Amino acid sequence: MSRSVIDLLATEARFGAQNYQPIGVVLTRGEGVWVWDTEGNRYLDCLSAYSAVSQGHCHPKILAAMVEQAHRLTLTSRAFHNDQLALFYEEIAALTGSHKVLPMNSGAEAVESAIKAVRKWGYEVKGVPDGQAEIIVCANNFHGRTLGIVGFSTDPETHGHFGPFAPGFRIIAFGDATALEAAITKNTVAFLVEPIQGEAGVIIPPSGYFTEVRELCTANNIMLVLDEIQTGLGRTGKLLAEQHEGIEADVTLLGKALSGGFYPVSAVLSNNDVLGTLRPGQHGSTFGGNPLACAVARAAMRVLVEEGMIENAALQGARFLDGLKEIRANTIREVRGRGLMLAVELYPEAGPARRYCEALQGKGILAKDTHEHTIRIAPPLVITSEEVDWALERFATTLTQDFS
Ligand code: IF1
Repeated sequence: MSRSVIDLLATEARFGAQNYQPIGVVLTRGEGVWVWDTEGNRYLDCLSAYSAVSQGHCHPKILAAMVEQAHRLTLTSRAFHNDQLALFYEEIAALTGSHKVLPMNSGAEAVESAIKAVRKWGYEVKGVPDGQAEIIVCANNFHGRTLGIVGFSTDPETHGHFGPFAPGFRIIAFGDATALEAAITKNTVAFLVEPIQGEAGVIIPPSGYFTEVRELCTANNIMLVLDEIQTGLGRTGKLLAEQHEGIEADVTLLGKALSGGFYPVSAVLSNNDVLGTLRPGQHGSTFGGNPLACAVARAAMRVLVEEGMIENAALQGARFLDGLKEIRANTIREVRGRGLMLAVELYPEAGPARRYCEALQGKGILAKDTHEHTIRIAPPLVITSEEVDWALERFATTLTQDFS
């Protein structure tokens, strides 16, 4: 007998830290782009767990790989080898054109690991004096919630009252290559940046920005670290968002959809000697590179490619973006997007975006607001044209609704 929704919510409120304010829906099942609540209502998931469920909810082939491996071997620690890690390395390196891989678990762990590795590279290869490495980051960044990462966040909600923070970070405007050039010193070891700023509201930089960034990093012997934890693995209509810019990062970070939402799996990828600076005993993780994570990630990458999800993201993303742009509503300030990473920014006088997300819920769509006035739209990459059109009808009626 399932517990009532009221009872579940009361229990969550009683025991849980209140670090989220979820929309009032209690989900119990997911399949493809659809999720169901405990009352049997069906919703089109336009968040995909922040792009971790890009392959669709409960993808049967990833599930089968997980179950098969879970029956055999789940965790050995890296004190011993296992028969999945080498295969994971080979397949993720081939897929992304990388030379070295560091397997971790959460996205934040991949970011923290990359920060450690580029600093170590700075001291031991570039010759930066010990303890003086500088990393340049962008305003309105989002790279995770660990203390090291929130220390260079510009969002008071993200860093407020969590100090003191580690030094060694310079913050510049996103999308401005002149600002990057001005921030470079002889101690700069890396530029850490999202190809498209997700949490900031799907902020796409001016065309040509990353070409200039790539040239500046190369000219100054600085590692370009692209955080593709949200933009990567097909979300923007290409395997990696960097491909829209025609550049290659020195270090690429993946997470979220690397497991299709089944398990925390992340990775630091580098196509040079950055990861070569890590020696035995200098970095690690209990679960990093475990056989279950590797088996799940291998299946998640396989279905992403074999089922044409990346190409579908480009096709359906263009359809979704065009459809959103056709909506005539005086509430809409701007529609932005690349592939199936989309956002509708509302005018402040239209009221909080959360109100529109609650109205969308009533029409069978789950979407998330960000920074008060923007609705993010990121359905699983398996969405069909019919489902995009179904969603667009509901976005149109909701965005033209007068809530005042
Ligand atoms: C929350 C945001 C999204 C990320 C990028 C690293 C990480 C994330 C570009 C860290 C994680 C998640 C975290 C989650 C909500 C969600 C989020 F709203 F917080 F900012 F997606 F935009 N780099 N993003 O987007 O990965 O450690 O979480 O595995 O913290 O509320 P993680």
